[in-house]
Amino acid sequence: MKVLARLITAWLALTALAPTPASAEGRAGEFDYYALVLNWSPSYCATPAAQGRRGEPQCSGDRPYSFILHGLWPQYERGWPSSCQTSERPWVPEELIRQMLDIMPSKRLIIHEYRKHGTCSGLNPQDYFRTSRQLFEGIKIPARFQTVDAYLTLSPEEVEREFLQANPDLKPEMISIACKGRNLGDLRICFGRDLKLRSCGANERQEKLCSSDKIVMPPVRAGRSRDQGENAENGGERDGENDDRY
Ligand code: U2P
Repeated sequence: MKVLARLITAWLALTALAPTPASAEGRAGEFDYYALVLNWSPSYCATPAAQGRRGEPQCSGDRPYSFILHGLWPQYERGWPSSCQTSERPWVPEELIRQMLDIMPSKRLIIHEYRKHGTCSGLNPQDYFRTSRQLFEGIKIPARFQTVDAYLTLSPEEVEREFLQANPDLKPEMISIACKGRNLGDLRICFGRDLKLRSCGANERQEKLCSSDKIVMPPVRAGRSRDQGENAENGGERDGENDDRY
């Protein structure tokens, strides 16, 4: 009997020490639609958070990044699930990370997005990132944004219009533009669970994501140039919103 009591005490102590899954909210696979999130990488590279991570390929590697894949977010019509419980530990294999780096150039981002959003898709890491790539590659980046070598100042509507023109199936209610301080942050495009384009939900209401008339798109090389400190001062995010992004 004493042995049993000791075993129970030891088990209780171990479970208390075991890492608990990050506040699981929502159930894996239960959601209404997906938001595909494309990030204007130069805006992220202009933030103090990114500048503190100079060793990462996204902002200081050889390749200049423009729109990158931020993530694929399972959404409710209003709100979203996050860090869902999964039967398997949410582990993203090293090889899969390597394969994703061309469009998602940060290991930290890849792992973070799977843990926070991928787990709620009900998909395993391979299927989640395969789906993410498929949707990302299905969106045509407008020619105007493929080579941005000087600061561009546009309205969110102009950015949206360029995407609508480049992607004839995309309709205004399926896309939203988010600002990041004075800069363009990310672009959200909505898909049904059937992976077909659909109208976004309340989460992507344009007024909510960016109500500025004008937003700045820092040039693609800005993340590597000497003036990035100045850019961070002028247009970068100051509150470190991105700090816990990855
Ligand atoms: O907008 C700031 C951060 O909040 C998280 N977010 C926002 C909207 C939404 O529909 N879903 C969502 O998760 C994002 O956090 P991240 O995935 O970057 O950690 C977003 O960056």
